[in-house]
Amino acid sequence: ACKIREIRRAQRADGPAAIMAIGTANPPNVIDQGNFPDFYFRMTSSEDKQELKEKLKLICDRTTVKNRYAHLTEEIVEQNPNLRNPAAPSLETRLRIMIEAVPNLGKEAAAKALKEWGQPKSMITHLVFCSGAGVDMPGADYQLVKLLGLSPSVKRVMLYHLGCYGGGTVLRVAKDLAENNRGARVLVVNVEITTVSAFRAPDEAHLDSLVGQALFGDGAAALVVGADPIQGVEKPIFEMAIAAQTLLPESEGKIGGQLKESGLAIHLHRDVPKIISKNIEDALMDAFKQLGVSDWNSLFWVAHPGGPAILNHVETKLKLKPEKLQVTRRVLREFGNMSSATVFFVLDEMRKQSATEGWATTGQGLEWGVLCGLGPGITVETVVLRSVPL
Ligand code: WCA
Repeated sequence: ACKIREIRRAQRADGPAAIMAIGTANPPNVIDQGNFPDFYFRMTSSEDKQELKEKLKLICDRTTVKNRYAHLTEEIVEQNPNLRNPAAPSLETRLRIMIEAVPNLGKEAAAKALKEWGQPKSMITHLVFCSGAGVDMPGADYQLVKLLGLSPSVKRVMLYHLGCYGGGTVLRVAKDLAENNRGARVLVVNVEITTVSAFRAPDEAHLDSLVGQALFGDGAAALVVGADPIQGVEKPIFEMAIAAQTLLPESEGKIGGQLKESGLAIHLHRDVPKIISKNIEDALMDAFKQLGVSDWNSLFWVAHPGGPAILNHVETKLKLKPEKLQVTRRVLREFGNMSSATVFFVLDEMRKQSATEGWATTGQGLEWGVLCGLGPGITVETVVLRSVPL
């Protein structure tokens, strides 16, 4: 009994898990939000549905999104017309496209993170891969090991179809791996190609699908996470103190997605912003009680920008100063909602902005911050971050 405790103690890291590098990538094809209604109604051969097109114009305008990136192109739809026909099966076509695209976009983001980290890739011990796209066996995690030339002994965790809260989930898993395995270096990769999985023709009966068409963009993010950084060699960007997950009360069925023969059908209930803002403070209090923090303006904020209505409701409810969600809103404007990858674009922008504006820490000069993921369930992931001095 004594021996096993010794082994256990020796396995554990001394310090907290830290994010040591961040890389992001997007497909080259840019969607200009102003042109999107024309593009989308032409692509789906729905020009006769003028009323729906007016509705999409209004929704596009309200999203506050300016640019998004898409793997899906006009050529792909031309070559695969079943993608625009809701009566035709298209799942196999979508899977074929995504099974190739997901690991490749993940590789681009991971290469940037590995370059910033600066250590040999043979030091990567674990891989946590999260994607809503491209189910395959062996999965995108396996493909990425091959593409990057990682060690065959890398221990992989593959998380499929979590949706928009997955940025928080991968951090929670990476934190536990890093803190419980001395010397572990975890490569975390999130890839979302929602334009291919969820592209479908407009339908009066499913206006929430139109909200999804207007809001979602494609992107990938990668991180290197580890504890006890090698002094003078590895540079932590953010440390992780606490990671929590919770299901919101009375939220069942309000956000979801079904993978059908006609592709991914995303459901977003109109009450989503209200339900989130009603319950967000309880989730925060739960995560921050150990630190005794209850002034939400004393934190730096890395929130998943589900949509502007969610941000507005949360801002009002928590009485946040407008600058608190400014980085989150900028990422929404420039990239759209990239599901689980989005929070890492916000995190990357947060440390870059903090450096260029001369703040004292990676978190806008503040010590403590919160990373908030939310999505299907409704599930909320809350990660308490500690910035580092710049
Ligand atoms: C609506 C709706 C609605 C407004 N339904 N019509 C899930 C599954 C997966 O597989 C992968 C991922 C996910 C989910 C990931 C997530 O990020 S979760 C969070 C998702 N985001 C939202 O739920 C969107 C939150 N909503 C908003 O940000 C805004 O409501 C919106 C940008 C959509 C509209 O802006 P607004 O509320 O300021 O403007 P309006 O004028 O109130 O709404 C414009 C029109 O859109 C209205 O139409 P109408 O005819 O009543 O004037 C709204 O009713 C309609 N609309 N939300 C169906 N959920």
